[in-house]
Amino acid sequence: MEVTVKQFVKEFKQQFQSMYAYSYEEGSNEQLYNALGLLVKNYISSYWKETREKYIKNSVKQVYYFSMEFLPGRQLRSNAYNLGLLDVVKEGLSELELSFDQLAEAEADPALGNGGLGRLASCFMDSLASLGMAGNGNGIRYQYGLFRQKFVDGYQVELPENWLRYRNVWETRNDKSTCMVRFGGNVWLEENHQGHLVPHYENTLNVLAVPYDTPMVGYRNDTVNNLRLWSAEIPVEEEANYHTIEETEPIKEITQVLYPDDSNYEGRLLRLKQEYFMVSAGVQSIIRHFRKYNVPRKNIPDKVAIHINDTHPALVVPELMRILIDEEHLSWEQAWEITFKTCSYTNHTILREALEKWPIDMMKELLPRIYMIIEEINNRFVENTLPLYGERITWQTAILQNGVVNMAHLAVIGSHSVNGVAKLHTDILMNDVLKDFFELYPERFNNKTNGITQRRWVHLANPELTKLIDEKIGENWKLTPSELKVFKGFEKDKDTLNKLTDVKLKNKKRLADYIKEVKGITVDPNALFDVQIKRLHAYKRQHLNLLHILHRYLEIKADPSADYVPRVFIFGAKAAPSYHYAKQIIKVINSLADLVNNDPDVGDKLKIVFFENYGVSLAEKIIPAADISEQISLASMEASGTSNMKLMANGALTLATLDGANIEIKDFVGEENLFVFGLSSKEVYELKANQSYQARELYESNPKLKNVLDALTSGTIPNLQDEGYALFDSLVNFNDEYFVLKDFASYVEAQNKVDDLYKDQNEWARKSLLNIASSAPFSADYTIQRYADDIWKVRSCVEEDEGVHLVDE
Ligand code: 6GP
Repeated sequence: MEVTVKQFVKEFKQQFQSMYAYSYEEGSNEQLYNALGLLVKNYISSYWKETREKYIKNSVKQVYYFSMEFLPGRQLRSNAYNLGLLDVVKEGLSELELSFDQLAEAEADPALGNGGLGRLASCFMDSLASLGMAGNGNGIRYQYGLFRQKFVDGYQVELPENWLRYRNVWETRNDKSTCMVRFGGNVWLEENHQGHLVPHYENTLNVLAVPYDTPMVGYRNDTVNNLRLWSAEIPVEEEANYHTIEETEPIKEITQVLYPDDSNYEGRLLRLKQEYFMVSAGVQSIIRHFRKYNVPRKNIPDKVAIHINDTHPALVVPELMRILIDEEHLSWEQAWEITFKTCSYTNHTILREALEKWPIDMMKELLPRIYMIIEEINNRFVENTLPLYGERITWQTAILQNGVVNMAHLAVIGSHSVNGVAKLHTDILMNDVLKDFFELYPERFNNKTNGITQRRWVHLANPELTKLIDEKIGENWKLTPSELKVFKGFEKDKDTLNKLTDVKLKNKKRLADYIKEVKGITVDPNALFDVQIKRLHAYKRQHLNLLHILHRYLEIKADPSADYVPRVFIFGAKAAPSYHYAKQIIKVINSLADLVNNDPDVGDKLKIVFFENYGVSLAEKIIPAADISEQISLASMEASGTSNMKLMANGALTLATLDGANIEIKDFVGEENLFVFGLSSKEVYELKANQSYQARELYESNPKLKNVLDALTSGTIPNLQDEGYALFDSLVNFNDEYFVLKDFASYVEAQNKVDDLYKDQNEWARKSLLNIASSAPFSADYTIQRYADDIWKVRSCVEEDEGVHLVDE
């Protein structure tokens, strides 16, 4: 968009003054940021309106991405950038002697998600808009995001994340589009005078769902899509029925906090309420919007695609059925045909404890009408399946099983497409986790390997690298990511390699300063920066990383002249508040950090930095400075991973097990350009099947490993209570569920190879360059193009010469 610096400066001053009634010179960073954000939002608003009108005018098919989590990160920089205004804004502010970077830091980072699934949803929003596709997000406006993590004496402490404290300039409360969502009460069906069975409700809890809309700005293509987040309120006409604050709690709590877990769903009536609230409001508003299109209801699947992001929104299936039958008066068969063709489902994890199951009694009481519909879906499924496939498969795949509603089964049965998020993961779904369904419906299964948006994770997070790439291959890669492969041509070019090393060093210096500022630890920017950033979970094996660091520490202590390349081990990870073992791992890493960072024998050879409160904004600081990307989950367990893609795109070399998307990373960049170690997924399956694994034998037979494990309990690591014992027990006495000890030797060997390569800076830079140049296939633009072609059947609505265009991969 065209705005001159002069015009911007004038409008910014006016904006500030109209909001605060004094001059911008007196403003705090928060105030200045608010004014700037609102001004940018003003610039966005006309495109937002036009995009919406264009979709309606042309009856464009719309995608609705239903997700309980979104992790958009800060939006000021990215919105200004996608609009093409970032340079003007920066220049204008500097004329006013204000620093854009400083103001941008004043924005709250909305932590409305736990990890990978939520961040993926936001990368997808960015790509949908950037490809000019009609894609909407649908989620919850949690008043408190994922907890703010602090370390107290090395222990994780959780504080509330009040991200809305200073207002949220990006959202627009949309009172015109509210919906009513009903819970509980009694429901019965009665025939009306036209012979339709219609439900009657009494004593329900009625909740008003209020949408807050946030613009999702496409990259230089005038497209602005919508992210709609719902907030729960008391219906105005019922306010008089509420006499005390306590009485209002059951409503307010629905959108108060994000459920702080990505693997474990226990004790959870409120969570089920949240899920239905978001689903019901979302589906109601879709159907309302669909009416604007003036096409028959049977054509809903031609105009609407609803995507179920993991099982959390799987109630979309019975809710859409409810609306079509109870409110639109379609027959069951017509409604089912529409529902099934409209919905599609992605699975994001194979962790058994994350496969949602709700007690039937709970579902019946909270959502009586929805439960009736689920029961009917199940009955019809059983009736159809039993004669064709027999008892075993039918009962294994039923939705209602042993007193619970199996949400994955509901999602698969109600969707025309089921996908995993990396090749290996999809294979595991087909051959193991959803094997019986694969027999019933092979045509529904497909793979969609995850992706990331280069705009946020490279162009904006790493401007120096972006500049270098532009300088060497031109700017086409920004609109056509596949062009990045041209950068490979520079792998032997001294000048490029030197500059690449310089860029990395600058990024590391910046991170080193930040480490000093927030952690008080001095690290050498020339040391190797080794990064593991992701949720803390035993399957992701931060404790394998820990054991290796401890091993190094003991070797250095035994021989202070040992030839180790100086390394900074960087962690960022939150543990679910109820996940005791994960919290113990955090404590042990923090205590080890205290030991190592203050030991004069160690000096710069080893430093450990565990950042507090890992999230999108911190990731943007860490990733450009990484040399090594730790992707060390037990093979078969990590569905895809996405930090692996972000780190690769920023030139880090991956140290990986053959798990999730690591396998595809290896295939694209070539095995010689990353470090692979550990069991393969096939070997893991075999070991589990023949139950031959004896962790204790490894402990007893490998003296180095024994040494390391004993150090967990010997008092070597200061200031531990029982955490060292807990780790030791899980690994040695409880047979090491995630095969940490089994992979230890090959991990250490791989880590030694990392050191060796780092000594040859030129060769390191060459491999780093090849990683960057091979990262384009992991652009979320391609991932979204594949969802659009294969699952949603939607196309770009912008001209071919506008915005991102995907020629090939
Ligand atoms: C995560 C997976 O663990 C990760 O491997 C994947 O990259 C990411 O989803 C995006 O697909 N899963 C979750 O965050 C989750 O909550 C229910 O799964």
